[in-house]
Amino acid sequence: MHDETDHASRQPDPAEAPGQPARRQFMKNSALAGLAGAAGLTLSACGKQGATAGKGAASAAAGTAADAKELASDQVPPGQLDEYYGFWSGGQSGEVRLYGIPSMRELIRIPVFNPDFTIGWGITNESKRVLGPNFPPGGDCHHPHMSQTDGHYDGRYVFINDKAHTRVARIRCDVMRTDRIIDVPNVQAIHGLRVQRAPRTGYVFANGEFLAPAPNDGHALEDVDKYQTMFSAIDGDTMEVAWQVLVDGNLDNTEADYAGKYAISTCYNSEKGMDLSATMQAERDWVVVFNIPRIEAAVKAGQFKTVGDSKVPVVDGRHGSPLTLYIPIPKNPHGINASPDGKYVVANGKLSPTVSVMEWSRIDDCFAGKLKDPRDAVVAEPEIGLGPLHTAYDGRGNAYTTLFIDSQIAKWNIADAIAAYNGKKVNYLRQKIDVAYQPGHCHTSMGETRDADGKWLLSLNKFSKDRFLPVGPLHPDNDQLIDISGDTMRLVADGPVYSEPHDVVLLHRRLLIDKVKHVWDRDDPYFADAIAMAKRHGINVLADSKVIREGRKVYVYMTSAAPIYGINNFKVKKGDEVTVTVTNIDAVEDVTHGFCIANYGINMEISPGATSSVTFTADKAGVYWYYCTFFCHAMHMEMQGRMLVEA
Ligand code: RUQ
Ligand code: CUA
Ligand code: CA
Repeated sequence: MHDETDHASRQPDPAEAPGQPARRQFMKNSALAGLAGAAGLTLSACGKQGATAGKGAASAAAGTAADAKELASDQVPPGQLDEYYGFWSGGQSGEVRLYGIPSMRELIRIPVFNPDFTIGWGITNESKRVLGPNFPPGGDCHHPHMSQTDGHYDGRYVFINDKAHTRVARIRCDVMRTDRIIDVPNVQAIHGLRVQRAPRTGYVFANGEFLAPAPNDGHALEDVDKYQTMFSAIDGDTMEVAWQVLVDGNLDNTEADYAGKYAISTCYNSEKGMDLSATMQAERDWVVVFNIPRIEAAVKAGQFKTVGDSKVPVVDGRHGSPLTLYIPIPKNPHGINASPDGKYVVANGKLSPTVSVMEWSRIDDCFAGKLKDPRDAVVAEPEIGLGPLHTAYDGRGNAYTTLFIDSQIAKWNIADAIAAYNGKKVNYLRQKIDVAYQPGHCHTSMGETRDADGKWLLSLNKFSKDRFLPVGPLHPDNDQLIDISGDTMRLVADGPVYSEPHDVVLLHRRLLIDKVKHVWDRDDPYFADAIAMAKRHGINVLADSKVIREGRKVYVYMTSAAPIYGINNFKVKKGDEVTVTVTNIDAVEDVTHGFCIANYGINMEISPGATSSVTFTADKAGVYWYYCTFFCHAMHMEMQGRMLVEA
């Protein structure tokens, strides 16, 4: 129904269809026309060496169209669009970064948990509504995941965790802006995060990693036995925590099945150790499977408690509960990844050279009591190499596992691994490729959906060492792009990145390109509060520029149209609370204005069609120029005005 060949249900891709902007079409046509001539030379010069070297001159000339196709697969010439969007976790920066793949070009950054002066994230009233008034200084993002419907990316939202402050955020993909951030109660440090794949997202699953007393209010500080953590299901539509499950041990990464029945999390600290060596005692920790229908039924039946001030229903999913299944897995397992055929899920052994392949249908049988030993859910445990952390899939039955210690990615075949587990003499390993260095996550194009297309693999390496110009003691990470479309993996590009993008998702542009807005809708909820406030003041923000005083509160409304603000100067008194609301009436693609007040710590971005507002206290008397910070017009430097603050 939803696969790539179903053209009827699939969005046309403007970058490959007619009707795109005239200049782009013109350039495309001229490039095609030029293939027979001089352009052919350029193509063979920068095409794949291996592919062209063996061909004679005649076939090279005749094969230019094919070469051009090949070229487009790993190089994106100037002016051409990438085939894939990549959502990169921004790690400790607290942001999300949007990339184009295969070019590895960073397209834009999306501030999430971090203050960002460029767009005024943390400064504007619109962003403070999302961040809360006393937002912490940043975040620690690991796992971005896009909402899905029936196992396909649906282009609505990207969700991401903040381990540093136990939060989960949602990014709207139509405007690439964060629209909700929530605190997750009763746990500490959200690490693993995934979305429910079916029927839709639905739930966003979030692992609380660290063990602590609950409520964590100063009681039982040394009473380690009472420390606990929980698994949380957040409603992706309302961004409220729907329920939580108390578990044994801690929780690391999490995953969901393709049927909407299960979520599954790794635990590396089944020992409940409080120091490193204690967490490495057991030869096997476990994964814990959450039975979603049973949990929902338990909540409905009132079989839950609440903790402290939180109203979230908490069900007991510790050993012996019918709501969960604990499957022993060697050793300190880390990543957990479901195969896109909907059949298997793989836990990555980290301290064990193995990965453990479990079959969802056998997990069914365990819950139904047909299989007595939870280990019976394991259908293969291939030895892959040292330090397996995460696994990705190509949709052709192969898996790709990062080996942190070996600095390699191993390609292996799932069916062969199962055969080997059943005693057959087969080699499930297909290839190992060196990466530079120490990979954490790897991710394939569309590989966490039913549409896994087996074209690209990203290795997100924690160390870059000698791969780039030296930049001081702190090195960039190295994200490497690997072509997996053929039988052998082929390293295509190195990409330095600022620490530390744990994880990415890659999705084909056809799933998103038509959903992305080029200018804001005037009735967008993102700035609805500012519009409502203006209405109360009798202001039409598209036309009126006006100053309104209510006691010590001053409201300044102005339009912005390149290169002029609707108000040239306004006067306030020292100590006034000032709210400036700027509306960009240039609803023209890419004509963004800024509004910065010099020496007042204020900057905000007003992209086309948007309204942005900021509230501050005029605590310094004097003349303060406000000016536009986005180069919008030949007279951009002159786009300015004065705030006069009376002593
Ligand atoms: S984790 S590098 Cu934070 Cu996703 Cu494995
Ligand atoms: Cu408006 Cu620069
Ligand atoms: Ca352990």
